[in-house]
Amino acid sequence: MGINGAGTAERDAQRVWDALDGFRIEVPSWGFANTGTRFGKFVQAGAATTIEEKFSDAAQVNALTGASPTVALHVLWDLPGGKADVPAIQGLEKKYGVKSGSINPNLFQDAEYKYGSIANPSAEIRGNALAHLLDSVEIGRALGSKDVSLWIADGSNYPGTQSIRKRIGWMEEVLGAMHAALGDGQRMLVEYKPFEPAFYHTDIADWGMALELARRCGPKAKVLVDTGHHYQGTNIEQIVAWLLHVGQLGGFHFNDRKYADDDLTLGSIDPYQVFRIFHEILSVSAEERSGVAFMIDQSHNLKGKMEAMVQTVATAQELYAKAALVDRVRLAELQQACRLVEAEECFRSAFWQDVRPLVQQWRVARGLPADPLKALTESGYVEKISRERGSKNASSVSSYA
Ligand code: AFD
Ligand code: MN
Ligand code: MN
Repeated sequence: MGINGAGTAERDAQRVWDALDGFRIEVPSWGFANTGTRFGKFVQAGAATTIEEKFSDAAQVNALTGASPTVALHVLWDLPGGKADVPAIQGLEKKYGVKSGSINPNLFQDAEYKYGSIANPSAEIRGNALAHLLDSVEIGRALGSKDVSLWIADGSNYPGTQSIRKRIGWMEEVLGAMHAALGDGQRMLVEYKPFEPAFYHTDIADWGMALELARRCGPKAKVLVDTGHHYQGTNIEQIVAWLLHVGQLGGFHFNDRKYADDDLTLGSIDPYQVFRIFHEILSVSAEERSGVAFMIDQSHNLKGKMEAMVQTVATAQELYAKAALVDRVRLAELQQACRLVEAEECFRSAFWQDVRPLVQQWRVARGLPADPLKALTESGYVEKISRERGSKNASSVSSYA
């Protein structure tokens, strides 16, 4: 029996099942690989070091959760030289049963990008950055991927060292050229981030800048909201509501954070915020929702890569199920009448409801393990990949490399 009253148990189950049947969240290839912080890197015996291992890990997460049929690829990290061996990748897709997802250009590691990529004062370097973006568009087209998801790390560290306005113009020029190269069905998702690695100004620092750049590019450009890319206290669900309202929400990079862009597992710090974001998403039509890409962007220095990814997907499913329980018709009536406490209770009672039994029933009915994390442990997969990959991964040492 749902706590909303008699006879709602069946309605709750239907809402949760319908929501989960339509819930997909993309896993990032880099979430399975060794990463660290600027203070050191602790490699993991089971971490993936090849694109095939990343496809294998992504396939395991999908087999355990039923929600992650695509894996985001990072150009350069997964596709050396910025070129893709398309037949080889298609072979991996077939072998492992997961598809290439969003294509993520890398405009932040090459030495030439020290003073920026698409916002670099050098026209030559901006040209090189554009060439990489066009390569990424072509890779996406060849693999049948919908989105090229670009994060621009450009910025400056001290006031007066760069012209913020000139850099805006340079970005418009490059991103406009990229937009013109997009094929049918392709999109470019413009991600924003307030700081890091730049510490005085970041050229695409907030949703307003990303929105305006996307708008000036054209209809195939949308905004990507990375939940870790906001200052403390930002009302992210309000940004999501605005982007939905103006039809510019391309998708998410989901993770959690306590202080900055910490890339923690989703819901580990503030699950209620994720619920509130999902409520905004579930408040629009299924057709509008279909244009919003759910993607994970996390990397873990300490937690096991596979465990962390399964945790995030399972948590996302549970929080989405909670948001699906909100009686939005009733809520609208209470909001309209400004019956504040009843509206709040109608809203948050869904969050407080324990959906795990319903989610487990859905999983079993769909031929999935009731508890994906437990199933991962019992599968021996982590032990297997640790044995197979251990020699390739150095022992767990902190290095300043
Ligand atoms: C880092 C950046 C950004 C980007 C991701 C993948 O902060 O979130 O989307 O790397 O390139 O997390
Ligand atoms: Mn991101
Ligand atoms: Mn980030």
